[in-house]
Amino acid sequence: MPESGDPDLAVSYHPCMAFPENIHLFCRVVDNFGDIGVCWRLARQLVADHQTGVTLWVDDLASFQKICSGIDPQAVQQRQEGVVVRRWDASFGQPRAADVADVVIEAFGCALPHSYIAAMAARSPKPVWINLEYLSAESWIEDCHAMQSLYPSLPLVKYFFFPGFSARTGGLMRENGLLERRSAFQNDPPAMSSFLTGIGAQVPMPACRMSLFCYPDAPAGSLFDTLQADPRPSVCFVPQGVAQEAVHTFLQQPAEAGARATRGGLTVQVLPFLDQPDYDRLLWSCDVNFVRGEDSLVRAQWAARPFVWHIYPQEEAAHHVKLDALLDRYTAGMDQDTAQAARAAWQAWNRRSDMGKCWGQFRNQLPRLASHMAHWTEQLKQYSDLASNLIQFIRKIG
Ligand code: TRH
Repeated sequence: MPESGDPDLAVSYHPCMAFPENIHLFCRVVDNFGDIGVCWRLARQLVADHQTGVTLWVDDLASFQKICSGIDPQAVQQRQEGVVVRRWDASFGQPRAADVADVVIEAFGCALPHSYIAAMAARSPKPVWINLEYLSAESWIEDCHAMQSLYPSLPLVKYFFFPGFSARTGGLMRENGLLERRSAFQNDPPAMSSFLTGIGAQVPMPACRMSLFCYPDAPAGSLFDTLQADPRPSVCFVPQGVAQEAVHTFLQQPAEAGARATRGGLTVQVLPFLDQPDYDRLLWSCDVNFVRGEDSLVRAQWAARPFVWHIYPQEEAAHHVKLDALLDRYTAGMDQDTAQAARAAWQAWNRRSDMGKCWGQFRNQLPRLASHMAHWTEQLKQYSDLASNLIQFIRKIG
């Protein structure tokens, strides 16, 4: 960590200024893109919607660059969209109390450097310390959200902030004006076509448009076989690196951006891995989105198009409980056939089952699923968004 004279790092506390003036957000990339995906989105939103200074500490800038092409993976410090991005590596050093921000967010229990924790304890006033937790639709989240824990050996308190699907949780990330921008885009076919052309997506007409983002064990091959045999045409856009084996088998060529083949009713096309805002637009452009993990799941909901979720696998199949919890919330209020179609498709996708057994029913229900998505999105929109809830919470305890 550089000297505390570093102007981007040193933080002074001005009680008369809006609180929090400055946030340090720490992100360790465990695997995949969800850790940095969530942190990058949150950092940008705190700057853009809440005018807060944010420094994002990231231990893996190469992964970050995949979802934000402007990132220089070698830079020790850089600025992106108003966020100061710092490389978090072994040379972190010995920060002083003055280097610590008003608020310190530890994403997903990523374990802050001991030297930084010591500096937090030495700071007066103490920073607000938040652990941002993983998203779940389970009801126990409501009881644990905003709970605190005392640090064993230092005078510090850590608060647990849980994203979720109800007013008694930290909510979902939704930046200002997102739904308006999404609606405008979806109601502007020329804008959508020019976006798709710009990312190299060729759309055969008419075709059911799908995007595919899943873990390697998803039954993508079974999905492709099913869609190939379906006389109703489909096109499946797959970002490079996703479902590689199934894509390679279908294309009979390496699954590289631009590769494309049509067999029977299905066209599969590999796209480049997109920057986050373009990935959003891809979701907005498709009739069905296959998403995974946490962040793309949330974005699929704001896209308001039918979707199938591939949940991040956990030990002892604990993820099935989480999957069911979201299915219960999402299908509440659907008619029985539509709910059954959604459940069967999600379960088959997550249990590596034959997609042929559920696809016909799912596809027949697409119009109803699409109209349910409009209600579901409206319902979720009633709750305050995660960044606003976080700022409110910080002000309450700060
Ligand atoms: O990459 P993921 O599988 O991340 C997962 C989950 O977050 C999981 O909960 C966590 O425990 C694990 O990582 C470590 O899926 P997720 O959460 O959807 O994150 C992907 C990010 O990548 C998201 O921000 C969207 C972004 N993305 C792009 O920017 N461009 C793309 O082309 C694609 C496909 C994704």
